[in-house]
Amino acid sequence: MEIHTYEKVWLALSLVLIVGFIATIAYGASAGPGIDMIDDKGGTVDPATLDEHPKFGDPGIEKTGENQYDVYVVARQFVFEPGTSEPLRVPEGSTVTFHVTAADVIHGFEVVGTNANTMAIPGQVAEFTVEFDEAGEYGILCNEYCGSGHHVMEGTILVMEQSEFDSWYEQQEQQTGGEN
Ligand SMILES: [Cu+2]
Repeated sequence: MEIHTYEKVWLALSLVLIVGFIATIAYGASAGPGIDMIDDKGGTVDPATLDEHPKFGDPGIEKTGENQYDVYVVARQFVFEPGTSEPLRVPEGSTVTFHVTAADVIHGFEVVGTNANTMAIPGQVAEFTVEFDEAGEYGILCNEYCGSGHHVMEGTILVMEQSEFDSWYEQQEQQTGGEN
């Protein structure tokens, strides 16, 4: 049987394509690009009693160590708490672990212009860690269609200078009796 040269070239090219597609999937599914399934480490939570949850009942930032913070965020139609009505404040030079969940439907939580991006799913807690090197302002967007107000669902992350953040944090602690 004779195979024409062009035929061979096309066969070879389609093989390369198939191997390429499989390679991108394998790379995406490995830990390489830092993509995780949401429940891998964050755990679960009952969305019906979120308001009584020790962390998500009063979501916000919590100091856990030297330059280390935990941030709890609740996404609900059509706000981020915190983030929308008040900016989500973090200090410059800090390492922040986000815990993000949703109260009603599936939302997205994307820090615009960065690779910090997760789905927020009712009942699931998405956990990821971000380092904030420079003071500045970042946008937060919902990137999963969540209803009629989806296009206005946004928030702000304010990366503050340490001293500024410290005085805000202290004031915050006093107001909430140290539970935040
Ligand atoms: Cu949305």
